[in-house]
Amino acid sequence: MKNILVIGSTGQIGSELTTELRKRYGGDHVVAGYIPGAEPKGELAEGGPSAIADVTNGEQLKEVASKYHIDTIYNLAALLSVVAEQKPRLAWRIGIDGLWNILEVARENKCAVFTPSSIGSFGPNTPHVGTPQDTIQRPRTIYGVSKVTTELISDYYFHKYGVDTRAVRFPGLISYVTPPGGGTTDYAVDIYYAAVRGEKFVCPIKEGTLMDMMYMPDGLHAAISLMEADPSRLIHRNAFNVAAMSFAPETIYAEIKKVIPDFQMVYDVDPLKQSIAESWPDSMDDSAARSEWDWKPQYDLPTMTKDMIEKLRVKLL
Ligand code: VAH
Repeated sequence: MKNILVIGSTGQIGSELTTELRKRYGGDHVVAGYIPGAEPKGELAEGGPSAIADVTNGEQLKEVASKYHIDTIYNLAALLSVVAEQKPRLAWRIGIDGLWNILEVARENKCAVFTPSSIGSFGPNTPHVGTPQDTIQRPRTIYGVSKVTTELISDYYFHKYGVDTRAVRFPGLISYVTPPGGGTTDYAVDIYYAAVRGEKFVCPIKEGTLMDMMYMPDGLHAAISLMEADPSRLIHRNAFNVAAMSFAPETIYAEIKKVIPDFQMVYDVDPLKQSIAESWPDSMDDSAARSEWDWKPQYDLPTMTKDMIEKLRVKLL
């Protein structure tokens, strides 16, 4: 049975991933890693062990890995795109110096490592439609630069030391559980909260701006399925394009109005978020993930919208 450490277990992805991993492997086999000030609460604290695991402290990570006999690390520690632009040095320290500490622990303890990349790893001169698995990656955000670097360092540790590193390039992830923290795609979460609360939504992304998006259950499924995949089938490792849907603000607005007819949206474009969004793909080609480890999303925009609204009505009202 696996012994898993989730670093960043109280974040937008980490909180749900930890719960899902505990369902699959048993609560005692999944350690919720966190940093002081972001302690696990409720089900996350009660569902299994937790430990302080600060990616910038390599010695601390080594102690946690040996104490819990960790053989798999899911590294969800990162600043999201907008916050990273405001704190570029911290983004690098967490994203790259932190990953180096994790990979050293993995090399010494023979751990597998999952570190998500993102659509943010592509740049303005990457083909935007049907973005290929293997293509030019010259992002102009520190978020994107750090994501490309995590892909390259993770591949380096696989080829040089045989560390079992794997990753996906996530689209914007949409969830009703843990609110997002400073991303360009956050509008696609915030719009559902506004609709369910009966508020007018002020959209920071311009009409017609397409981005890849994915419902969180599919994101969790992608991460876990890749880590369970037969390594002999993997041609790629860091990182696989995974896609589910691509939409612009007016499309998600129209889908929500089918369920909440009086919902209203206006635009007030945020220049930083808009410039980042325009540098990212409209839609990725995820055929490599589909052929190498049978990736297939379960949710599209209509089914995600129905579920998001149902769940937020319970959570908020
Ligand atoms: C962001 N939600 O907007 C994150 C994610 C692909 C987008 O990386 O920064």
